[in-house]
Amino acid sequence: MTADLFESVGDTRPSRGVMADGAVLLRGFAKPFEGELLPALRVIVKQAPFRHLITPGGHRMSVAMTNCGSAGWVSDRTGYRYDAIDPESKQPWPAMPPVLRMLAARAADDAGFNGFAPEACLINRYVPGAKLSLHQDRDELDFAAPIVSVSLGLPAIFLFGGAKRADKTARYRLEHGDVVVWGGPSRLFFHGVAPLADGEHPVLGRQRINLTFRKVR
Ligand code: MD3
Ligand code: FE
Repeated sequence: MTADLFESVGDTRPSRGVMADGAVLLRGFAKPFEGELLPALRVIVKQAPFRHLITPGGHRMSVAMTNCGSAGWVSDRTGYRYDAIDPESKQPWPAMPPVLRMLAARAADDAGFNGFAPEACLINRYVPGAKLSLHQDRDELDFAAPIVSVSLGLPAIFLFGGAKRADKTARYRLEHGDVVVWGGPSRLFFHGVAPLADGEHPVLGRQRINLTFRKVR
């Protein structure tokens, strides 16, 4: 089994690993970008603050979300979709800063997906207790493009299943700076995030921020 390779084991953490067919874990890949990344995120969040979206079923999500890029993921009573306009401000989402675009493209490239050009970056904010139920990401038109995820702040337990909802889930601890490229078959695997454990991150405090870069059209 490979799962134990990815558990937090102090300084023996591998810098790279394959979590499933097409899913490549790049431990700490975002760390060198941190100094530019965090200020860029602060600017985005001022323009498009985090908000708790409502699911089509009428539930308020515990994860707060915002976006940058030429499209953003939104949910309301009518369904899920990508929209060029922030429904709160009625303005376009903030542009994707070059540092974010570059981080995503370099990670994808490292995992063998050359020329990754995401239109959307969904920004998720977890406070202790917030979770994301098991789901698939199917609102994009192009499943050949990978999704690149960047974890920042408090560590999370990521739940990773298979192509079917009932498939067994493995647990991976994703920490500050970890990047995962989800391509190939893994692109459509079920996944979620366990309720965030309380803690204090030296840079981000009592929260976890996750970025997902997506090609949506
Ligand atoms: C595997 N976000 O935004 S990131 C999401 O930590 C989402 O906020 C989680 O699931 C988070 O949709 C997980 C890791 C991730 C993101 C997208 C995937 C894993 C994925 C898409 C397909 C397969
Ligand atoms: Fe997802």
